[in-house]
Amino acid sequence: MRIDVVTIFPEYLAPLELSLLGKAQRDGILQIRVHDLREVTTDRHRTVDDTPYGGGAGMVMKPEPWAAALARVCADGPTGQRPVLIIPGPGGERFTQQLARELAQEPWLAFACGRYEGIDERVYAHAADHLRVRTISLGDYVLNGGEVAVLAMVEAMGRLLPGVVGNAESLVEESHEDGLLEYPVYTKPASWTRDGVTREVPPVLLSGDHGAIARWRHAQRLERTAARRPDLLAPAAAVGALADLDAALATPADLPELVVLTRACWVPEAAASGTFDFPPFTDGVPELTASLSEWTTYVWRAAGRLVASIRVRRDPEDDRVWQLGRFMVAPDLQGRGIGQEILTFAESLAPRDVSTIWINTGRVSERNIRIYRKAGFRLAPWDSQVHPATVDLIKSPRSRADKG
Ligand code: 6GU
Repeated sequence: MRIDVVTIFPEYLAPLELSLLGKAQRDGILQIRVHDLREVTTDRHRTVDDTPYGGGAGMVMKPEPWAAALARVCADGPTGQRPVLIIPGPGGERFTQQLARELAQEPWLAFACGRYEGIDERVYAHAADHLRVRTISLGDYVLNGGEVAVLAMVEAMGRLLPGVVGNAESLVEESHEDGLLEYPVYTKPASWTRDGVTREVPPVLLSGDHGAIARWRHAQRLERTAARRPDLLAPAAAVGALADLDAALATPADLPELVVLTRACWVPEAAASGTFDFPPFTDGVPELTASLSEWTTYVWRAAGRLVASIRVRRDPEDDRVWQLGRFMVAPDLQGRGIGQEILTFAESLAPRDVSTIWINTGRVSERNIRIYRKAGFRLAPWDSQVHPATVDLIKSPRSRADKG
């Protein structure tokens, strides 16, 4: 595999000469070339940056040196071949073991290390005219430039190249290769004392029973993953409460998913009432789009998936009434208390001058009525104006005297 790195700090990449990657280079498995971006500048000061149009902090990397440097890198390769260009940055797609495996298949990668506030956006468009371009981030934090990210990415990919890591098994057994964290490891002595405390190696590891050791190690991996990285297990298992979800005001981009979730959540109502002819089933994206200006709609996501929603507004006919509507939690996440938290949240949005909180549900929707009763609602002593097959439930706003 060939790797080109363009940077204004070539010295930053020196560690690539060390250890396994250094050996891989000497063995001819990996060819890494590091280029100084300033070499392609033509002015006396070797300028690579300038102030941002539109104002703002810091400096932006100029387009021309980048275009020249990338052209030079490409011209220096086998005829007809082009590298995949990777631009590291906190705004990119997430670098994962899966992406490392994918990129390790490429014969040629080029990295463009940005510094300062970033690279002129036109460089991305220009590069995409000639190359496959990926913008890749290590995670949700900010580094000063792409160099450290290149070290991390090249190491993660380089060790996947055949012949770089001696023992092929040690690749397979690794954390993240199969989606679980690694089991704990121990070496001699079996009994170790320090600061007056003696710590033993788990006896199963000394038992010589390979089946028992494999089972213990697998159980340790599951336990660790659940404790430290529950997001790696089934996403639904990671959702315990509303605090695990990301709340947001609904936007038009949410509406196709909201249509799907609404249908799924209203199936029990349809089954109980014997009809699909009511708005949660008949509303499509156009109706929900219109509703965005009549209601304030919230959505909650877990691992990117839209899993809950509610909408709220003042009753247009009676502004002392706070209406809650289209209250839903994805069927597989019901029964975890998420709904009660959403109701509390929606009530807390009621303006101070509101005298009644109102919600409506199917007359035969026993589960919903039970949930609303638990949240302090009672059946209203009137026939619902929404539809004869529905009931209104009401409650007084929570006392705010104690809310400071
Ligand atoms: Cl790839 N670059 C920079 N500058 N900051 C980062 C990053 C990359 N990944 C996380 N933070």
